[in-house]
Amino acid sequence: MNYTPAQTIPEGEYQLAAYAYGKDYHDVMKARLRELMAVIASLQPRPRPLSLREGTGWGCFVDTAPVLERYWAVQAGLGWTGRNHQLIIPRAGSMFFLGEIFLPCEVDAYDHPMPSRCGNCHRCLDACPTHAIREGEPFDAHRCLSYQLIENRRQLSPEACRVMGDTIYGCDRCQTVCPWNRFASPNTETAFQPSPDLLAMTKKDWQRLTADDYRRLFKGSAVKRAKYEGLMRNIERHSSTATAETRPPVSPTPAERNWRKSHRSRKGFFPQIPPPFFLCPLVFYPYLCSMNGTIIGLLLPFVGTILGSSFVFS
Ligand code: B12
Ligand code: SF4
Ligand code: SF4
Repeated sequence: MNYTPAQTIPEGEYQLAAYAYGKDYHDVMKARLRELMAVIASLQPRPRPLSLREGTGWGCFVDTAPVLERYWAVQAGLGWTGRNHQLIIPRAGSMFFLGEIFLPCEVDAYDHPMPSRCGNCHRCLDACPTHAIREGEPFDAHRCLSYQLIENRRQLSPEACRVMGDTIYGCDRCQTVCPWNRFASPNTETAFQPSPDLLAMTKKDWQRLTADDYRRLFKGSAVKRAKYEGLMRNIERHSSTATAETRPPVSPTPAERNWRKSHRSRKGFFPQIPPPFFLCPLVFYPYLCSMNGTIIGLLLPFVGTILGSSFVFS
């Protein structure tokens, strides 16, 4: 399920990873998978399964079982694992939750894995503030801000304190810089939209957040994973290092800023191709057709498209 945000928390305020803006994806997506599973079961030739409960060979999971979700998504031909270690879907990006349905039977057709389309790009490696992702090396989960700010129940690592910037829950930097996310459309799932209360939070509000406020603000949200104490630890660490000389420039990076801008008003695919290149074939096509016959005229739309794409990936 797509979780590319339609609205983002204002710049300058504390940031949460986009996946945690709305309701907990485990609940939302599992409910959808159950519906789909029931449809698939109803299409089964008799005898149909008596129930879809555990032990029948049927099951659906969203990060809720020891299943290599990215691996299976690649095997299923959905996309490839990017250098940012996220599953990237062509023309849709990486801001997708993964889930799976287990069936007790074979299906009639299977897709093929897709080769990587990262090419020579290394933006995510450059953007990662902790070097948790490095070319040719296994993912260093302990260094990752996502681990530090969500899963780590102890003190934040000194490195995380230094580079967290305004981020207080999760991290999206290796995704927001990824050119494939420029193709992403904002999600339209009501449950994934941030509440007006969350969007209105200022740094002062966060610093004064009580356990009751926290429960109200994050009812049914994935942010509950960090617990009130974890979130407040992150906020306090941020505040106490806010004046430290060692603090590097805070997020967002220019690439993140572009991404945020383009996701505030994104309507569809075409606005992503810059107008000059997009208009190129339209303006010159009739002109060149009349001057040079059809060959250049026929080639021009392709040239326009290639120029447009190279801009998108530049
Ligand atoms: C543990 C975990 C984490 C850990 C460790 C992450 C990691 N990269 O290993 C932490 C807490 C740091 C984390 C962070 C995040 N996570 Co996480 N995480 C998981 C979880 C629960 C298990 C992953 C795991 O360790 N599996 C075990 C290892 C052995 O398998 P694997 O990592 O999938 O790798 C296999 C293949 O994919 C392949 N592979 C792995 N990496 C690479 C890289 C290349 C270049 C290639 C070719 C192959 C390859 O090799 C492996 C063996 O087959 C999964 C859910 C799940 N059940 O899969 C979610 C999951 C991977 N996380 C997810 C998300 C959204 C995030 C965050 C973006 C959240 C955030 N904004 O803060 C970050 C992103 C960090 C990052 N750059 O990866 C999504 C990813 C969706 C997607 N489009 O890919 C998942 C699938 C949850 C879900 N159901 O949607 N996560
Ligand atoms: S989530 Fe942040 S810290 Fe983790 S790998 Fe991506 S950029 Fe690096
Ligand atoms: S930023 Fe570049 S290298 Fe990283 S995942 Fe995206 S396309 Fe691949």
